[in-house]
Amino acid sequence: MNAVDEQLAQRAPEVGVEFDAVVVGAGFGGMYMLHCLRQNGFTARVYEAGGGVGGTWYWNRYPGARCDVESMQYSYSFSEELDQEWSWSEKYSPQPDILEYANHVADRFELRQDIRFDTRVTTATFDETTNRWSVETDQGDQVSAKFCIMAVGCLSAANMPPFDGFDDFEGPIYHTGEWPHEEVDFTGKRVAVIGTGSSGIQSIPIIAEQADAVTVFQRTPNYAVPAWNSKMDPEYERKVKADYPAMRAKARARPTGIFFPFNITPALEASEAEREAQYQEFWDRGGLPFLGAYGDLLFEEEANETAAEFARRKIRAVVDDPEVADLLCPDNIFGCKRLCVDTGYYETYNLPHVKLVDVAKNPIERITQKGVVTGGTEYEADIIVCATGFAAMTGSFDKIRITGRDGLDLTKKWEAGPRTYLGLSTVGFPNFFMITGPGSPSVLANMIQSIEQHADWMVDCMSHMRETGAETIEPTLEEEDAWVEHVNEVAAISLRSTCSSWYVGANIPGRPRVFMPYIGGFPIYVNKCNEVMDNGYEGFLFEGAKATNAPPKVRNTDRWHVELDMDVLSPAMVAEKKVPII
Ligand code: N01
Repeated sequence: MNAVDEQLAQRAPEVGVEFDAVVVGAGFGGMYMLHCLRQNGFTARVYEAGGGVGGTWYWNRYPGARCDVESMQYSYSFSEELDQEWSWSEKYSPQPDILEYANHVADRFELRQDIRFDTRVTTATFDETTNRWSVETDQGDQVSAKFCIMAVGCLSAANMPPFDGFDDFEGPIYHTGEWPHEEVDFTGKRVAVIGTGSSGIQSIPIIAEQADAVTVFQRTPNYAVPAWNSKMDPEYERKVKADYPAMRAKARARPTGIFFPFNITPALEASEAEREAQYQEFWDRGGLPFLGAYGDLLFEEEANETAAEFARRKIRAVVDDPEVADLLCPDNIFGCKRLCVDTGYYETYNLPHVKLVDVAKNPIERITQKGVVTGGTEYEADIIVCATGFAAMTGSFDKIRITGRDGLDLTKKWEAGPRTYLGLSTVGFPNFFMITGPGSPSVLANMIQSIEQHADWMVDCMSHMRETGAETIEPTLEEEDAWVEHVNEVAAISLRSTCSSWYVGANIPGRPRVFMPYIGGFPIYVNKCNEVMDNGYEGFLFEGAKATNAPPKVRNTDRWHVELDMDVLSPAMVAEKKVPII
């Protein structure tokens, strides 16, 4: 029996215990939700499938894993003391540092006592006779709670492509999103990497530093902008910490909830020479903010092509072999799939032991004992790394049998794409909340800010229900339909809705094609949530003897009053709902 099993064996399953809330997941969402619940006098149990806190940053331990949002902004904002006491070592933190931060938060706020690790929730069922959720886990727990809160993350359900022969392969097979805890040593090995999204682009250069041979199987090339990562500049850190709330406020007013230089003028109004200089300046800053070089890059195809061509020229300038460079040059919309942020990715293809195999026309046929077969050729390998992404946004919900009113199954309800009101709740599932659920800004905004705003809103709503004696809350079908329509409307305005990305579920065959996150902008979304609350939870129905639609008295949400920063938008852009989201 290993240590984890021993610990589990010692933990007796909880049966018949009642909580105010069960929270699924102890990533950044579940951790802050738990903190809020406790601060507001609610009892809670958090279940976490992993052996520790951190969610995404617990699972994604692959070499090179790093955040693509600046560390000073990718952190909790709820505690000024936490802001002041924590120091990030790099501009863009590597995974171990972010996990260390998550652990620090768990210790500092004494969260662990209410979390059950190594425990996967299997079913959550709404009981209409008691108006409570019954929750079961794979460790035998059977508990009930008034509220069921999903903090399952947007990119947590790993996508393992259904290749024949995985079991035949003689060596280890790893998925980047389920990376082992012990160090994987690539020294002297031949490594096959499948997938060239962010995870592939971050890991390939590091794997290539160690391995004897690396074969990369690429189905679609991606655009990547250099991170130009560096050690944290102490002067920058000091300046931010001198007035952290001001930096947070500036960031929240931005469509992405992240502050960085942004130019709203249209690319096509500039001369070619001006554009070149502008792109170079933004390239030199690096990372996702490159998309802020012009305001219309994600709305006008012709404008986008000017950025795309600039990026292709950068690839050709780095990669020595013109045929390899051609293969690496995407021909689709720049930034349509999530833009990647790299460190030495293209340079890696100049190394003699790194080979790029195009599987666009000849898909991978099967895995054999010795390697990967495509186009009738077997590429031998000792290790296979699948950097093949996730069943995004809804995949983690599908892993749990969630049953609402009248036996309604959530996966069934979302068969044609997720339907939510504000990404917070969904009709037929009373007292069921989702942190950064589909239909909310989530992956298109600063995740941690989105998480905090959602948890604050939820706990205010729960306090209101406690105060008024409300038994249940559930959105109206009319408002849910209107929100889904709005989510689709703003998505259609952006070029982002046009390509086959995980944003639309197109990375996995058979999934419905629906743009899942809300692309209308973080401040616009936050204000809508506030308005709904101020209007007495407009669009929601309460049930219970004294239930009433009125604004809440407890208002953690007050810290989320934001104005859209008009420095990054013109009135015309707002009128046309062209809110640039990087
Ligand atoms: O996953 P992806 P990811 N045969 O879906 C390929 C976040 N993240 O883990 O494009 C061959 O982007 C697939 O090909 P195609 C970030 O939001 C952030 O890299 O579907 N190939 C693609 O190349 C990111 O966007 C960071 O044609 C197959 C790749 O696998 C998101 O997570 C770091 C295949 C999957 O790319 C997901 O990134 C890492 C098949 N059958 C991740 N199936 C940060 O920097 C799939 N592919 C914070």
